[in-house]
Amino acid sequence: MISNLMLFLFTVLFQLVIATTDCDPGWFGSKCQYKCHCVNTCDQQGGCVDGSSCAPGWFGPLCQYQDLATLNTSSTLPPDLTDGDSSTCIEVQTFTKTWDIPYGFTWIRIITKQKASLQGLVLNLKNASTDSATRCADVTVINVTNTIYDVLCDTRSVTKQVEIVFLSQISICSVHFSGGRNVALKEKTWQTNDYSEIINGINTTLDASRAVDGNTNANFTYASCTHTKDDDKKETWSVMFSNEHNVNRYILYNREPHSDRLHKFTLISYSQRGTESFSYADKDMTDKPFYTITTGPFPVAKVNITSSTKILTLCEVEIYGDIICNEPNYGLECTKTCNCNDPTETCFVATGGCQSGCAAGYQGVGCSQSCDKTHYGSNCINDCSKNCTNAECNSTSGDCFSCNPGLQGRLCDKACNATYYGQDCSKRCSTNCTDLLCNNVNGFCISCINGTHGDLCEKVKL
Ligand SMILES: [Ca+2]
Ligand SMILES: [Ca+2]
Repeated sequence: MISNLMLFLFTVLFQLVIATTDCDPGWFGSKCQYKCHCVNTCDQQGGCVDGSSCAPGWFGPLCQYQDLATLNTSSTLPPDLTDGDSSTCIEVQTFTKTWDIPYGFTWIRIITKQKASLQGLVLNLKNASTDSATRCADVTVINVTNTIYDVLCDTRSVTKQVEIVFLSQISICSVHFSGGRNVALKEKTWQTNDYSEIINGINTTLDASRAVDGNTNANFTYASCTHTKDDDKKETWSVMFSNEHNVNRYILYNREPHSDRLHKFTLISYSQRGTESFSYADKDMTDKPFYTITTGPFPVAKVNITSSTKILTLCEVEIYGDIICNEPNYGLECTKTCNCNDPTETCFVATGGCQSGCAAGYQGVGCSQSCDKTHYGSNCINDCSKNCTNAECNSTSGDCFSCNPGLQGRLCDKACNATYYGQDCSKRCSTNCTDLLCNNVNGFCISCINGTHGDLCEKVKL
């Protein structure tokens, strides 16, 4: 008996261990592949514990998007726009953001003080090579909530300056420029061969995965750098994505010392079809702690980095962009379904937001929240008819579930047919009513047949 109980308890405990994936602190996700960027810790789903906000430099869904508002900047925006505080705002009609190096620009998040219309805003992008500003021809504005707006520009070029012009003065509280999310973390990697060494008393194989472990430390003794064998030929390191991604930035973290070994490396990206989508050949012979390579966003499924020397060491490779979903899906792994009012619209991959608004019956971030019982339609902006019982209706069509007494029809906007009354017009007038006619709400007879009286002609005259 006792042994059976022990076995039962052991089985329950075992199943609990299987059911919950315990990630190392600072990581989350089904494969613990996402790094936490909350001010406090993350829960297992990546939400910030205790409602804390994203750490400085990060924003967007699960704080996974790097914010370029304060990165590599030669012009600073007004502090109220970058302080991460949605209660400090300024009145502006236009502002400009300039970077020291160009970026493959994709989207901006703008947080306003109150509900506003951002439709008609203009984005002028200054091209890195020509220095001339070009108006973004394909701007999409998505209302995430009443005060959060995502502004997308479909461009393949790199940009050193973005100017935003609103139709009129507007109170803006925060601006985030998306640098994408690091899509290389914990992805599948490969290198020509692995060098091993005893580090801190432990025989350590410096395999390819150490360049996507989330640790950029250049110190070789932290065992977070890759290292190939010294065997007289060029060496290659690769990362292979489980999905194709639109990539616009690569950051290679070098080791120290021996950082000269990365001189004149080459980087080649391939699409899912195996065609070359981007290539870069380094020509610089100065030692650098890290290399930043920016491009317009291009589809990438695999990246090769090849050394010009006999040893290839990479302490980290960060690759920024976002996933490409083949279906009308969105989310970190394309597992969430778009829910747009226009069924032909593919929602924004980062948030699920739709330019056409949410499908009837839905509202909120990612159009994933159902309407409450008294609202219906796209973004739940319509009130159910007051003629519906408790003013409750179908969230898609607005049809009442039932009607207040005396009314009938889908929207309860028609009086009962003659001789009927009550809720949903479901009751017949009394047979003692003259011509079977009664008040459509309470059923009181208009008049009584001979010999009867009372509201419902229910009493017989003696
Ligand atoms: Ca602010
Ligand atoms: Ca590393």
